[in-house]
Amino acid sequence: MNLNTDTLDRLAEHLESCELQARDTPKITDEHPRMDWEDAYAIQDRILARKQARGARVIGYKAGLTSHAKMKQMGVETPVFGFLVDSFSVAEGASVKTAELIHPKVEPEIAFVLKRSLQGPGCHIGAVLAATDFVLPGIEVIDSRYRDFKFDLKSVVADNTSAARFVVGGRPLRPDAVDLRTVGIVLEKNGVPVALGAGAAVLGHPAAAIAMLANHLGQRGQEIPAGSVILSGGVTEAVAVAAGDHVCLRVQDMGSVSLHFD
Ligand code: OOG
Ligand code: MG
Repeated sequence: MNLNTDTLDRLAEHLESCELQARDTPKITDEHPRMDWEDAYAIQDRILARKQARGARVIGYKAGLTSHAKMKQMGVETPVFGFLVDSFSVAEGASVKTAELIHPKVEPEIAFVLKRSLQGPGCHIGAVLAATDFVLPGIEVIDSRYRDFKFDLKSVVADNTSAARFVVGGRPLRPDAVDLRTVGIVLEKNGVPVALGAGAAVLGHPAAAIAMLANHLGQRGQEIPAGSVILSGGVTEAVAVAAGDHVCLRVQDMGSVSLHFD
């Protein structure tokens, strides 16, 4: 850790205020170039603590930057992890208010729901599939608090990996009823396909992202609890959205899930 407690508190308050007031900020490493990984996750933890103090509940986790398309788009090379609280969850087909967001983008994702907890280290795809109750389509709405989505990995970790909203829906499948590597996805914006892909784009197999998350939390003495929903990361590049847009994600054999922006 290179930053002191006061600085960590101040940065958490700053980033969360930007989120709640829908305003952007330059990336925080500009001012704190010595910020390390532990500092970054400590700021993310403080943002979560602020939300929990106001009654928020953790309902799951997310992995991000798990596909080459996303890593290339953002100019980074390692996956990152964040939390999902109840207020991020949007009902299937519901509207997202763009006025509450800075510059939202949508990502097509495969979501996992666990029937048993997962704990690293040593977690692998087999353990993830054995602990998974079902998988289903998910659209993540990311909204980096950083100006023009320009960040480095430590800054984005501190900013809870740009998490803002998400929806899961469609037709849940048992993990043994689908080959998550070859499963095809189509993301449509206003009826037009804007991104296409297959599950293998996410670390070769989306369950690998869940295993990485369990191993990451394990290093910090935490587990992924049973019942958690986990977003395994955007299969393709994220797509910018604006008020009036309608977004639909179709996943092979798993139906579709959609969101409207107003
Ligand atoms: C970081 C979050 C990326 C994903 O699925 O790759 C992410 C960002 O690109 O702003 O959620
Ligand atoms: Mg994502």
